[in-house]
Amino acid sequence: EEHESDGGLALQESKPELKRPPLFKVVLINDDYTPMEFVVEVLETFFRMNREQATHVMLTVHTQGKGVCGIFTRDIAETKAAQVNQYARENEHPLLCEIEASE
Ligand code: TYC
Repeated sequence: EEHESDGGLALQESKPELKRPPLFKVVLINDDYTPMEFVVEVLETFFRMNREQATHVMLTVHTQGKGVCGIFTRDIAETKAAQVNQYARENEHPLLCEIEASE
């Protein structure tokens, strides 16, 4: 409960709607070399998808060129993308994961 006389202006109150953090899509980019099964494993491991969901996203990337793995706050999105890229490099696959602003 607030007891102020300025209607909240001095404290720069914001409506809950204005407090929503910016969101970022984590996207996978298609390439010609990464095995489909590896992409499915990545989606299951880092994005907690089941086999059916992971296969659907993988095929979307394969046919459309890219696809969304999930939408997160900036820190989480950056961490997920870095983890995927590190795991892909460790396994000597060219798979690329990027983030892009969402909204
Ligand atoms: N195009 C790859 C193949 O035919 C499969 C693939 C899917 C690669 C999604 C990357 O993000 C990707 N083996």
